[in-house]
Amino acid sequence: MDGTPKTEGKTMPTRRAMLSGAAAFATVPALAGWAPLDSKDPGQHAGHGTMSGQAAKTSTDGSSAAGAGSPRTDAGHVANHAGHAGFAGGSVPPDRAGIDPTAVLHDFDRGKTSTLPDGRTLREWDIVAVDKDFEIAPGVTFPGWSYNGRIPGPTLWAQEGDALRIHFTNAGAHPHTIHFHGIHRAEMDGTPGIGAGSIAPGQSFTYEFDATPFGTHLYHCHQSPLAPHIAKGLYGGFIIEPKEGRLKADNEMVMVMNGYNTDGGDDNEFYSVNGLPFHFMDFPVQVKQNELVRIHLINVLEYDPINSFHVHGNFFHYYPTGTLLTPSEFTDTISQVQGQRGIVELRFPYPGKYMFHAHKTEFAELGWMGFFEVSPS
Ligand SMILES: [Cu+2]
Repeated sequence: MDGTPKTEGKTMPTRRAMLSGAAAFATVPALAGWAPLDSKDPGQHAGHGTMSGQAAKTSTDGSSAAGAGSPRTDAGHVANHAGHAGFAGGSVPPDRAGIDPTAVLHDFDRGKTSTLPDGRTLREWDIVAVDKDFEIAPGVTFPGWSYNGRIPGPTLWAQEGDALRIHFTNAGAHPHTIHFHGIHRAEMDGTPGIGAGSIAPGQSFTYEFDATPFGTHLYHCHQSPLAPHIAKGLYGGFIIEPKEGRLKADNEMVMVMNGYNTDGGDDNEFYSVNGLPFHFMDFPVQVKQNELVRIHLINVLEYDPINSFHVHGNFFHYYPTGTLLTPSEFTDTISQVQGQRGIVELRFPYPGKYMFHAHKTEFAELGWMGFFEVSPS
């Protein structure tokens, strides 16, 4: 899947063509194994169109692939279902995908800790860049570049003022770096040509700096060409808690908004939060009524200029970058550009299922949507 798939005599269709109706049928064969509409039973694709999240599960394992190359003329009909057209099989089971967005939610990696002579806490992590395939949608293998074999990479957690050491080894086939957002010396910036710069395949380097300022940050590869080096999967959350702490959340989680460019073009064919399109439609985020939910929300989306987060049936407090202890906004929708992040805090007053998704409909229809499932307290 690396590079542009070939479809005899056809121009490689774009994501936008996929979403716009009849053109979807030129698209599908190009993504090997990616099942389009089942021409025999288009009704079953209403699932994500109506946002029930259920109907999509009714067809599995490419059983609808027979229709992939069939010419269709019923463009209007197709357009009604185009959004979720590719997901005849719903989301990929996490063990098959190699990505488990639910596990990522609460997986804060505090590193290996020890105490320095000056009494400060030293946190150390080992991070290895590895090339690894992930099945991000039924039958769609994405040749990822990853930190520690996961997309997104581990969420690193530190306390403000800690000394940090990140032992980086590049076991991939391309040069990579780790560029951390935060305040540090130039030679620790993970930028090619400065300090250790690019870390060649087989080489290692230790990034060393202090945890400041507090907030919700991120790290990512900074090798050129930058967009693919990020979008192939080399990114993760980097959370620095304030020394004085925050109000204790009952349910604290990380959501990394990303996308996948599977055809080598200039846009994404899939979108997700925590790495797997539609995952949280099939596995809703579990929360309890009235508990304080804190979401570290991070946007690493490449190829599209902006991403957004919207929640149904509720409003939230938003702390941009998490660098202040008072929220700047009380809203139900926020937008983030590349590298932007912040803290979302909310309580659900009523039990039930509530959608969350990119308010950009196109992104939602291509995977960036899910549910909170609120159980009575
Ligand atoms: Cu890289």
